[in-house]
Amino acid sequence: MGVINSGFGNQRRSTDARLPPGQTLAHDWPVLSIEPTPAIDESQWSFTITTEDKVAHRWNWHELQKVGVENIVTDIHCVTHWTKLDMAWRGVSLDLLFDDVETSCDYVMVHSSGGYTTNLPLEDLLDGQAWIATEAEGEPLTPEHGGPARLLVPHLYFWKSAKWVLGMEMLPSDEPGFWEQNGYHLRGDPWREERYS
Ligand SMILES: Nc1nc2c(c(=O)[nH]1)N[C@H]1C(S)=C(S)[C@@H](COP(=O)(O)O)O[C@H]1N2
Ligand SMILES: [Mo]
Repeated sequence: MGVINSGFGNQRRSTDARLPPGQTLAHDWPVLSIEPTPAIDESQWSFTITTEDKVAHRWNWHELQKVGVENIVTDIHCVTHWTKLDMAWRGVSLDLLFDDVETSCDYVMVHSSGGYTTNLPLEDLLDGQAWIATEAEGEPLTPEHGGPARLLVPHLYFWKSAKWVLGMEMLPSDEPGFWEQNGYHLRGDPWREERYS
């Protein structure tokens, strides 16, 4: 029964249970970028959702804060096998940003400064699953982690969480973004180990 070790055992099991298949625990926070880190001033930054009718919904930094920033505690999973537990983030829910967006498209292409793209089904961005994040671990997002603002979609592999995010484009069908064109899975659910297509 292991009475003495049961507390330790339970803790180990719960940590293990939070690791998707093939993942190991990271204690630091690696930086993974394919492009050089851009210098983006908050005063120059804005986020735009563009619909199929070319209607642009745009928020500058100040307007984004007014939409409503919330605290998020979540695990993140990189396809290169590291998982980081209980990260503290702050950001604006995509639910709030999509409130006034009229679209009949089910897919989204995310665009970053510098040309990085990634695709998602709209339903993966709604219902409290995705944010435009502006802070992590109690500090404004550093430039190398995507500051001033990045997408945060923690239930999918972290390549979906585009750093230096500038906008989203509504698409009628699913089209591959940068990594998805290079062999990564179209959706990327870590619990189903959807690494490659
Ligand atoms: N613009 C941009 N966003 C990106 C990437 C990138 O190279 N460029 N890498 C992705 C990948 S593969 C991961 S794991 C995370 C890494 O975020 P981090 O560097 O803050 O850990 O960002 C994702 N978003
Ligand atoms: Mo990654």
